Amino acid sequence: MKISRIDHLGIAVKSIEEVLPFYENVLGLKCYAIEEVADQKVKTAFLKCGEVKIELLEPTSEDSTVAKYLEKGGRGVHHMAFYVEDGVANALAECDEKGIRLIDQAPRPGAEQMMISFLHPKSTVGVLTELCEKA
Ligand code: CMX
Repeated sequence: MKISRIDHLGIAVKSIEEVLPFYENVLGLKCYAIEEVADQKVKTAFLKCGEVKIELLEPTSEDSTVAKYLEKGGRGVHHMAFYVEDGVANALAECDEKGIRLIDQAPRPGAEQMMISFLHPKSTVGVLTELCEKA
């Protein structure tokens, strides 16, 4: 697969509203989009930091994977997303062939008109890994 960059870092938060002042007023970053991703049961807020984006993730339902993560004491960086130039489906096939545990068998819609897929942290050295491409 051809990865060109880190697209974004996902940060799990209980409330976007509560943490935005830190990112905007202290770090001086600007939130340019807030979007709900129904499929993933999260509300997202995006800030740009150079080429890389920060995605704040707030669960919209108790059975959201992010709610579960926070409930278990997880904080801060939740996942890292890589932009795949030659297609997420292609990258998934390659990961599968190399014995990596796939969470998604096929790309699904994410925020910012991206197609996304996750690889399980148990086979990615502990970091929940997202692969993404523009839809
Ligand atoms: N990063 C690293 N490890 C994680 C993790 C994370 N974000 N979330 C869970 N884990 C670990 C757990 O600590 C656990 O480890 P141990 O067995 O050593 O305790 C292991 O993974 C399995 O955890 P689990 O609680 O049994 O599994 P969950 O039901 O919590 O599911 C996961 C974990 C990764 C499969 C699930 O969160 C998932 O499917 N994630 C992909 C989708 C997603 O995260 N969507 C939200 C973002 C959407 C967006 O960006 O738009």
